[in-house]
Amino acid sequence: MQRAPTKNKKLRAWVDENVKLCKPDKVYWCNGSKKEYQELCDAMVQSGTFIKLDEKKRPGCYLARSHVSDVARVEDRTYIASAKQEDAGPTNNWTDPVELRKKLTGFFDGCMKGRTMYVIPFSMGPLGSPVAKIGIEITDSPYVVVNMRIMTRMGKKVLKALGADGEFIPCLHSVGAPLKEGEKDAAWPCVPDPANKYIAHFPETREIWSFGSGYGGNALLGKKCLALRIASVMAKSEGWMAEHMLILCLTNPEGKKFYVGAAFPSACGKTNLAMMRPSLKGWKVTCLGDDIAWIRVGQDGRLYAVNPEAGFFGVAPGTSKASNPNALKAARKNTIFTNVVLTPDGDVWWEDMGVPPPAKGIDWQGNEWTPDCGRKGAHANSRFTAPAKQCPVIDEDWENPDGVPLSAFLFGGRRPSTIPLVNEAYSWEHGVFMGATAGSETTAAAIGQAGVLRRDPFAMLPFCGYNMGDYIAHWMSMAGRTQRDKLPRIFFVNWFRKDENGKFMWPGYGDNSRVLKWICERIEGTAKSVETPIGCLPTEDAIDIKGLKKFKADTIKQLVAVDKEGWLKELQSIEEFFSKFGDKVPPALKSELNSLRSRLQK
Ligand code: SAT
Ligand code: MN
Repeated sequence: MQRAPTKNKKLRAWVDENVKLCKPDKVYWCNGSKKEYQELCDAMVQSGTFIKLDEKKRPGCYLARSHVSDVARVEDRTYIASAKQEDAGPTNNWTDPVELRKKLTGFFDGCMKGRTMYVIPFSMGPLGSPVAKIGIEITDSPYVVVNMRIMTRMGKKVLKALGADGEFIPCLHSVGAPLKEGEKDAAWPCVPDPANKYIAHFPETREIWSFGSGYGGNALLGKKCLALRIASVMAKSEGWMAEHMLILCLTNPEGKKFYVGAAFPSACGKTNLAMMRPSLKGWKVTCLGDDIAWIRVGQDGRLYAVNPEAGFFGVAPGTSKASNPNALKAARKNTIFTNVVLTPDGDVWWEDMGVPPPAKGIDWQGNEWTPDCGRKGAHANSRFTAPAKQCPVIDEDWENPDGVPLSAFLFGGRRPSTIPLVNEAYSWEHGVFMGATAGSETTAAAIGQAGVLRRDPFAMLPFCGYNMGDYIAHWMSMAGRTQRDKLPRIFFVNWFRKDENGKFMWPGYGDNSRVLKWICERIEGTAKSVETPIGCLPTEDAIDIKGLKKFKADTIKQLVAVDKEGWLKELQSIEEFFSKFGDKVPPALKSELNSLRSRLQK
């Protein structure tokens, strides 16, 4: 056994305890070096987990294919095991922590037989930043190790920062597939039976236990489990915010910068917006993060955001030269692709990549595939794992340990009707109401039915580690932590309106810069706007549509109109949603609902 390269007693004891429990053949402490990464990738090529892509077309890139049962986050197997059920709230799966611990201890007993246990020290947030949190993930998946090396700051340097008595968040993970003597390993070991997968969070003791899945947020425990679910609990008690938000910097033609945090549910285009190439001349977007923001009140009273991650775990299908050229460039080298098509020349392909499909290829399940075979080649939730620093428009301050001061928050979702293109809140409380009532059609990022409207407050429904009612109250309370004029302005956007033929009305992508421009003008006090019952909307001529081809000025009228009937229905559905939370609904939220109703009925 390798000697533990740390003097941290708590860490050594925790690892020892889990070696005894999981019974791996070997224990390996990850140092985070390039050499280590390469050796693990080579070993996975040998074992059949990875396919090396063509070195000229995709230097340093690999393709993995998951088990058919293991393709997305499993929300119904994700638990917040707080001591009291009330603290998990009505939107989380709760189970008794003592019971769950007992059950999982049984599952983990001997689960790493025949495998290597990897110990991954990682930092969420730039190392040494006052906001960074250290986690240690124990896993038996080398796929997880190499992905964590891209997604986090990982290895020796983290142990150094941890020191002899630093605190860490323990993250225990196993694919749950012990090997018998001589048994050949699967290319993607996991627990096929969904009922035996567990993504468990213990908020009081700040622990994560994940069993049975090797995919994305189920297994890369720094991401949704630590940086959102556990971090949201810490943030509430420490007075900051852990949000499911991209962070971007918009620079106007005069060179003025506006930092924006934007929350959208999974697979609603956060990565595309974060790296957008504005179609408006003179405007520039740079990216600080595409998924998670940790936000604190800075010394000057403004809200500062840091991206705790170091990479992108982006949805592949739909990523094209037209939708997101910068993501394509970020994923040109040193990238891990999961569940996309393999082309005969050793490259990758996916639906709506904007390039012709190969005449034949191998689909995400490893079967021969042709464009006319009637099946999709890439899984709808197939992904690329790419280092953030490879993004051509990564912002110069993306690793600034203090973060960047936010001028605006954006909320949004996929809403085919009613919700206008952009709408500014009248106050912080009204903005929190907008965030709290956000909804979206579901997507393939989680197992379940896609395309139904689900309320997803702040896009945090699957990621809030405590009672959603308390979380909304926490948002409300941020106004008391600083002066009102220091708070970011709040906007609701909707790129996904459809017309009566089911066609998208707004072009989206780079043309969303036209909406961002209006938002900047609002912040600067120069925008043309009109006060309506639902919020402050652009006037019909306020959005710059110059140069937009095949776009009728009439369409913009519809996009910024108030659909009174639709909103009255919306109110009903919001009220139903609020009733889930009983007395946890903050009074300020109820009064926003009442004000909105009376404005609509006037
Ligand atoms: O699998 S992840 O949870 O990391 C992706 C997502 O749902 O956003
Ligand atoms: Mn996400």
